[in-house]
Amino acid sequence: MKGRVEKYLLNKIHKDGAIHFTLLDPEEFSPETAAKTVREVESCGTAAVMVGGSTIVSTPHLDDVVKAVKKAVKIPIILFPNNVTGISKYADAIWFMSLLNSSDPYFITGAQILGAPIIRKFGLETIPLGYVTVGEGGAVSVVGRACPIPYDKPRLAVAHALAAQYFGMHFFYLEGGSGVKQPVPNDMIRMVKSTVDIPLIVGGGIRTGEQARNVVSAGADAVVTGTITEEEGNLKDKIGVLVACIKSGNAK
Ligand code: 1GP
Repeated sequence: MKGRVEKYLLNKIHKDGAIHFTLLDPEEFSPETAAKTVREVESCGTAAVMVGGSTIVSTPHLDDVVKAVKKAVKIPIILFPNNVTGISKYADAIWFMSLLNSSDPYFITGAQILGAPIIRKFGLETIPLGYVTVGEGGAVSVVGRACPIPYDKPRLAVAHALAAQYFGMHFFYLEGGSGVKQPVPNDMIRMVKSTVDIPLIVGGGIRTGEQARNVVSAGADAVVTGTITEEEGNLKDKIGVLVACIKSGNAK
């Protein structure tokens, strides 16, 4: 069954061809700076705000940030948890995600089993997501005990994406890792997109409009950026350009 937020995302992908997510790492923001940031990115056309990070430990701070961003914008707030501490009752939805290339069952089903009753209690919409780290892999691969899929082994990425689809997951995410030097290569995106039917999310190391356009032209349905939102510079310019390039890169 699809919830309100998931239907909104699918409609927007259908309408715009591809969409942009802004990822906020609560460790990097106060509730006030988070609210100001999401107001700016909403005005640039980002489709939704994802809230989560690889190392967050304080759920009260997460709650404060989610509350502040929820109040500041109309677009959905979707949790992107690294653990059960990443669940907040103030969000609209949660990626119910499994790190499929982890070698530790905790990150594949363990945290999810612990988190499920909390999610139920909070009444959060769940969006099932197959999640895989690739390339450099970033901090998430270290924390999640994952062996990232090498960029020159796209068939392995395809196998993980197919498994996600056959498990019934609704989205698949190719994660290059936050702040990495090289985004997920086009070949890997193209091969995954041409094999699976579920929407494909790509993120990690995307900093420029051109990179975002390439990722979308290769087949990504959604592009996630986080680091560029934390850096100096005019956010409206940066995210505005990204969103425009994502729309123009749509090859579907
Ligand atoms: C990390 O893919 C996201 O989960 C975003 O990466 O911080 O490099 O934009 P960046």
